[in-house]
Amino acid sequence: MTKVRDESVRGHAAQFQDIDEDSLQVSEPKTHAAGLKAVEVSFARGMAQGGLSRTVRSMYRVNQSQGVDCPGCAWPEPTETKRKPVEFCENGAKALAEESTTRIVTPQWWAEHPIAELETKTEYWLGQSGRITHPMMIRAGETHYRPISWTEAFETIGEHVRATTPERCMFYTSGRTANETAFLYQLLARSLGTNNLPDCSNMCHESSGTALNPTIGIGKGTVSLKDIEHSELIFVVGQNPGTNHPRMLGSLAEARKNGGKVVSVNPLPEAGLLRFKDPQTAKGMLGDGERISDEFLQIKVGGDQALFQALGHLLLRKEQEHPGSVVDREFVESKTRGFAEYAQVRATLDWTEIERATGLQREEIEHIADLMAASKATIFCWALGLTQQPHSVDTIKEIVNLLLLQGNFGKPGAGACPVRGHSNVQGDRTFGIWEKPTEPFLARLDAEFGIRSPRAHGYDSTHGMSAMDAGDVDVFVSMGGNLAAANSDTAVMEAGLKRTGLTVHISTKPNRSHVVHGETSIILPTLGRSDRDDKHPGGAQFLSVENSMSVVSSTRGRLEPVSDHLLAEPVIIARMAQAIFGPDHVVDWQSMAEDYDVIRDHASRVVEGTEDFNRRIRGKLGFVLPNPPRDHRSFATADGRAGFTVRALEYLTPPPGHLVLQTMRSHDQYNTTFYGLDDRYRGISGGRRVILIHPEDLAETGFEDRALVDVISVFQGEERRAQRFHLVAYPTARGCVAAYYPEANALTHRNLVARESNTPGFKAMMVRFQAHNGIPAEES
Ligand SMILES: Nc1nc2c(c(=O)[nH]1)N[C@H]1C(S)=C(S)[C@@H](COP(=O)(O)OP(=O)(O)OC[C@H]3O[C@@H](n4cnc5c(=O)[nH]c(N)nc54)[C@H](O)[C@@H]3O)O[C@H]1N2
Ligand SMILES: Nc1nc2c(c(=O)[nH]1)N[C@H]1C(S)=C(S)[C@@H](COP(=O)(O)OP(=O)(O)OC[C@H]3O[C@@H](n4cnc5c(=O)[nH]c(N)nc54)[C@H](O)[C@@H]3O)O[C@H]1N2
Ligand SMILES: [Mo]
Repeated sequence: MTKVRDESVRGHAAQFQDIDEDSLQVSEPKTHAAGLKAVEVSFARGMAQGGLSRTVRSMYRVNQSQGVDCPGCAWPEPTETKRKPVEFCENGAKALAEESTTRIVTPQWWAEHPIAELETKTEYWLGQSGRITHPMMIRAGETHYRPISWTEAFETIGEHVRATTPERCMFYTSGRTANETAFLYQLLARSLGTNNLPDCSNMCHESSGTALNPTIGIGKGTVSLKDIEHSELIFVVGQNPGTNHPRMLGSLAEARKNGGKVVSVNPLPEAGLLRFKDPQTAKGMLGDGERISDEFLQIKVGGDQALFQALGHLLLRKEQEHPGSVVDREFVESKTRGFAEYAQVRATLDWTEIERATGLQREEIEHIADLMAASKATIFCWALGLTQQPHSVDTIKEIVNLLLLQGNFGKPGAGACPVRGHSNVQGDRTFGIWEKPTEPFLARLDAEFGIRSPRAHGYDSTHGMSAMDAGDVDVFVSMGGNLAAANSDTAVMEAGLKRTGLTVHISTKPNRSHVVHGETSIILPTLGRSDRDDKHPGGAQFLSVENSMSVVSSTRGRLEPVSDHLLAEPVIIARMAQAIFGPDHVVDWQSMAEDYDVIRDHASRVVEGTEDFNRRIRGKLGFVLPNPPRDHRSFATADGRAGFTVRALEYLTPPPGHLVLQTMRSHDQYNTTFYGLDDRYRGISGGRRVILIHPEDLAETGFEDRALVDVISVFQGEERRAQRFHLVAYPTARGCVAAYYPEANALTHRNLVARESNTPGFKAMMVRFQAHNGIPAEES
């Protein structure tokens, strides 16, 4: 018998009931992104969250030098001369409106809502309740969170940490965390004696870093914004920039204006990949807008590796026919290893299998190979469509092969561009948030502070979840984020949180992770990016972030905090450390909490490339971190060469009667935070529990459009079930269905991960459907 793990930990299935069932509306998907509607929506949301003046004030400073870095995404800001007075984007504005809301969650709010009730509330309802104003605590047996003083909160944390061993403590980070905060946080974990530092990157772009580090010697992208704007050919693979990186559309439009071509690869015809109406220009708002993609390849989910192998094969064939016309021989010989084997393996290709894996026609792929052969400067951009499948790391290594063939590193308009998610997820890693730190980093950290960091690797987010589920974690601290909803295997994750002795959440707003809490749970309310941080002896402080292109810049909030009881994140960490280590600790936490320059001074001696941090961060645009492939075509691998790699073809093959499920974001959410229920570009509104399915696949299932079904996923003989989804006919690739994250996370088995990177297989689930039995989840 197969083991079934139902999502209905108490309350979970009921969670989404109130927002769906009857209100779902479906209309034709849009064929362009942004435009006037985008401006309208963002101002309406700003008004709803607390009046126009706060929104406008924060928006006006967004992404300006000396302003606040947008908490929306990690796409870089244009250079000073090109910045518009308002670096506008609808979803950036929504992110700011959410944070600068004047709705508040006070002790009275918690008194009115027992945990038993909060467990049945939607993530949407929780988030829309507002900003948390006071530190709160709940202990086993209690029914409500109750207010506590900061001192009591820190003392309780100190007691719990001292009562256990370091390897039973875990420190999670979400990627909004600033550089200085991240540096302090990892210092706390390592001073204690653990590398248990999972972060959201584990669930996000970990596969990219894992593929890039050994092949090109750096786990980051190698292009600048200028490269994008002057590239001849840009691939946008597995990415929905119209929603998730809207300002990227401006850069792509600019590239096309300069004569570049854009090729999009996606199972969904995302509006932002088709046309764009620039809301920053009057011209852009009218008319049909600009075309974004010159070519659109509607690939099957998980088929990208096959596409890249075929492109490599075709480029090599062209080179054979016209030697010297395609392959950059000099680059390949002087800078790389493994070419001969690659060329030999790629010399043959099984086209039947390529077509089966990709769902594309041979001619389509040949046409793209022609474009590549003609391009002297090619960039590959990608995001989560490539990182969340079992074979993700290998797929990304095939991108590296293609870039290496034509010498597309360290020259203008060329390179690798993994487009990061959270606005500072890249900086967090640079500043030490990693469960697998390098020895040089630890050695410098130890020398700087006189501590002895542990060398054993710690938990990532997946291993951390299993450790919690097994009862191996006593203290879980969460710097932002919402692991209960964001991680895979919801039932296991939630059970793990409940089994943990103490859970601590440093948060701005209530979320699911506060509700499915440990035996004791503490919520520490903190300042957001846009809030003023001025309660320091030396006056107002600022922080810094690193964008997707390795530019470090400052961020400074200006808004009046919604409560006098909020503390800044660095202050919270320092006080937590003082409570854990006592007053005589070797690290001077107090001076770092008082003056963030002191943190930066320390970091400048530990984090490579941040020398003279305090001076350089005060420059108008910050500074750029060293990037050997981009800066001087050099590769910091073991032998100093970039590596071609080979492998047998892999793609996703669902068992009979199953389809491949990918999960994605709607246009109206930020990860587990929902702004609203309007996925405008895809034409889905009023509900989120939907499965987008190709009309012919729908016909084969025997269900009608809009049928209410339960979804069953299978993995290694185990099943997961999630209830009450509407099937919606949609122009997705054949055999590939799509649902929203986080509703579908209950279906992702925790062992379904990308090899090597351990990133959950959020875009690789095998599912089938059953008529919903009509019995409410709690009773079934
Ligand atoms: N407004 C807003 N902005 C955000 C976020 C947000 O939630 N809201 N989240 C932020 C974060 S943390 C991140 S990581 C990024 C995420 O940015 P994206 O990676 O754009 O996020 P997803 O919504 O997961 O979209 C994945 C895209 O990949 C496609 N796809 C799925 N499977 C495959 C495949 O096998 N092959 C190919 N070629 N394509 C595939 C999907 O159809 C979809 O278009 O955005 C960041 N920015
Ligand atoms: N099925 C599926 N699952 C996924 C994904 C997917 O594509 N599909 N994507 C994965 C990805 S890419 C990511 S990055 C993760 C995201 O995982 P997380 O980063 O853990 O989740 P978020 O929803 O971004 O976190 C939102 C919470 O952060 C808190 N917060 C917001 N701003 C601040 C702040 O300034 N300071 C502090 N301290 N707290 C703040 C708020 O309380 C809010 O509720 O989810 C992953 N999960
Ligand atoms: Mo992410």
